[in-house]
Amino acid sequence: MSKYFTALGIAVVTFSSAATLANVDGDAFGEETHSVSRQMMEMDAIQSFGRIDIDRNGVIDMDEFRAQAVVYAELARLNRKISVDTGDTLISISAPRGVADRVDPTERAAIDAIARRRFHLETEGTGFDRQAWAKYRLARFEEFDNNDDDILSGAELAGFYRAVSFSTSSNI
Ligand SMILES: [Ca+2]
Ligand SMILES: [Ca+2]
Repeated sequence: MSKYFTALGIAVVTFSSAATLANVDGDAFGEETHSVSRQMMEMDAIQSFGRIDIDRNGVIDMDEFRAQAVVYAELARLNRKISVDTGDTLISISAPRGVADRVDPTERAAIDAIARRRFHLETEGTGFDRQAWAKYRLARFEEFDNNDDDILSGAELAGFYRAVSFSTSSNI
């Protein structure tokens, strides 16, 4: 079994703990928010690093990066929510219209191909350390912050959601 599938398997178990908790506690994703600040996204990047760096060697390698791309997309669709972990509190963004319920096998292959390409473009194959990961996540935030006010809201937040769940062609 390749390291990617191992990473994917562990990532699914790790990420889906929120989905499992949601059956017991409706607040497992955190209170719904309609705006996310740059600072919240930076905190979330810091918090998420440990979950994505599955072998805990301090670097998100290609297999871990591919696994998180697929798992985030799957969960964003299945749960209809994305949690943002600010360290102190958990808040959630709800799915905008047009986000499918599932990732089909063809899409999964496309997400994987995009993730591989992006990994090489962003890191030249060396991987993300904590600092590089936060920088990457903030760059993605800025991509959708069209009015540059350091807050994602309305259509910006919907665009961000569609990108994370790979529900838009702009990822390709
Ligand atoms: Ca690692
Ligand atoms: Ca904005």
